[in-house]
Order: sequence, then C-alpha cells, then structure tokens
Amino acid sequence: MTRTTRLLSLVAGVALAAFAGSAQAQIKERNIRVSNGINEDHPVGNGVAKMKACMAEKSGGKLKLQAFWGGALGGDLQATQALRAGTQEMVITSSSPLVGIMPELGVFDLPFLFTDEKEADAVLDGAFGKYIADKLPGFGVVNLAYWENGFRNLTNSKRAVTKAEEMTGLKVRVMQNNIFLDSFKTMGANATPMAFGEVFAALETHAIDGQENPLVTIDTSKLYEVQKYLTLTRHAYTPFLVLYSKKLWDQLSAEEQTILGDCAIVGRDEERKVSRELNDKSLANLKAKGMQVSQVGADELAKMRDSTQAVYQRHQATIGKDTIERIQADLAKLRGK
Ligand code: TK8
Repeated sequence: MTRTTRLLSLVAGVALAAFAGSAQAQIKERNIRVSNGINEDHPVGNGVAKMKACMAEKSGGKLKLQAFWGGALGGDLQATQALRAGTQEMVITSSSPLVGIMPELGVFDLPFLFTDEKEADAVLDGAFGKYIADKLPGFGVVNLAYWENGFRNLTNSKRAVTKAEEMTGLKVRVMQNNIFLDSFKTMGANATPMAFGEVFAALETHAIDGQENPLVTIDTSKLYEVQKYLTLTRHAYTPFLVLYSKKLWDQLSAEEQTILGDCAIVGRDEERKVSRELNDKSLANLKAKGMQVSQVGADELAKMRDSTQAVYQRHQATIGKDTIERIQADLAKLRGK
C-alpha cells in the first residue's frame, strides 16, 4: 500500500464507522407487539422466532418483538382495527376477515384460485402481491410480507364427505367473508360466518357441525378433539398478511422500517418452509388422533370447482373486475397459457 491508498482507506473506514453509528442512532428501544389467532406451535411461531432474532441482530437488541398467541389480543379483525387506530403495532392475520375493510382482498377467497404453493408464492411475492400491498396503507395498515396459512380443507362431526352433495345441510363455519359464505352455500352447506376464536367452542357444543382450515391449523388448534371427519378439498388458499399499524409505522425511522421489512421476509421463508414440512405430519397426526380422512375424486372436485365458478361472477363488482383479471392473467402466464 502506498501512503495515499493507506490514507484513503483510513478515511473510508472512519466514514463507514460514522455512518453505522448514525444508523444505530436512528434505532430506538421499542417493544413491538404482534398478535395471532393461532397457537405458538403453529408454523407462524417458527416464523415469528426467526423474525425476532433477525430484528435483535440488526438493531443491536433494540427492536423487540413480543408475540401474543391464541387470540389473546382479540381476533384477526379486532386486532386489525387496533392497528388502524394505532393502539397495537402488528398482527399476523388471514386476509379473509378483512374484506369488509378492503374489498379487493376478497380476490384471495375465490374458490380454487391457486393450484399449488408454487403458484401462490409467485403471485404473492410478485407484482400482484405488490399491487394489493400498495393499496393497504390507504386503509391504515402496511403489509410487510405474505406468510402461509395454507390450502383449506373441510372438517365436520356428522359424516364422511366425499362429494358436494354430502355437504348438504351441514352447518359449516366460514370466516367472516361473503365470498366464503357464497362458496359454501353454493356447494350446499348451511354456511355461517364466525370469528376463529369462537370456533372450537361452537364445534364442541354442536352449535355448528363443521369448519374449514389448513391441516396445520386443524392440528395445532386441536380441532381433532371436536371433529371426526376430514375431507381433503383444498378449496382455497388464503394468505396471512403481516400487518403493521400505518400510524405507528410513520413514527419509525427509515432504518427501523428497513429492518422490519427485511426481517418479515426472513420470517416468511422460515414460516413457509415449516408450514410445508408440517402439512404431511399434521395429516398423519390427525389420523392418529382418530380423524377419518376422505379424498375427493377428480370428478367430484371438478364438479365443486365448476359449481363455484358462479361465485367469481357474483363478487366481481365488489372485488373489482380489474383486480380479478389481473390475478387471472398472472396465473395464466404462470401456467404457460
Ligand atoms: C387465526 C385465523 C385462522 C383462519 C380462520 O387468527 O379464521 O379460519 O384460518 O388461522 O387467521
């Protein structure tokens, strides 16, 4: 090294240290509360643990994430309203109960929209996911990432269901969402909307016969204790939104926002990985716990899919024609059509 290069590298080093110092100064001690309706042993627990560690590392221990499980801070909708009011920082919520707040979110409730996780990832992490996320601040929340809830399946306590006809008359809880309500009514069920936190008790007291959720939720929320029959319908894939209060977000420094955004992605990758690994294990566990599992044949599944196509039409005006066409165009591209 010549004297000048040595001097230059010294100057650069000092500048870098000063920059890092000022970035640290932009990070305050914060306790960020995040709530969920599911239990900690759900893959969201793995995602939150990773996100938490990432935040601690990048903030020198200043940004703390405090998680509340099992609906301890209220259900999805209630917690989201707290975010909008600026009284809670974060929630990991299903998109479905939020359609009353932002109708375009209903696009994810359309029956049989995605065929597999790969499609869902590509759409959610791509331009369409951004298109939806860009609209959310207008409703008082910022979406940091899409995590996995998973493909949903039907359970009930009355009978094995292998075709749509066998759903007739079953009293099935759906999320608070008109599209789900319509899909299940169209398939013949007696659908009723309800918050997730009330589902277990409603099943236990036989106020309702059934519900629908991904396998990992049926497993980790112990719904097998109150449900005998499981039908692998995979009728919808609705994502989890990782939301931050817009009011409180605006009080964060750019550095803090970057850390949260980056760490939500780190959490997402872990959560999706665990969710997919756990899916098969959950199915085995549900069988071991005594649930009777039914497959739906390809013909019957096609019938269900066809009958629910009318749901797309009926909710087009509410969700927005442009929004539906956008996602369908992206899916067609992914499918090589
Ligand atoms: C948990 C919910 C749940 C969802 C539902 O808060 O309501 O059925 O699938 O996982 O978000």
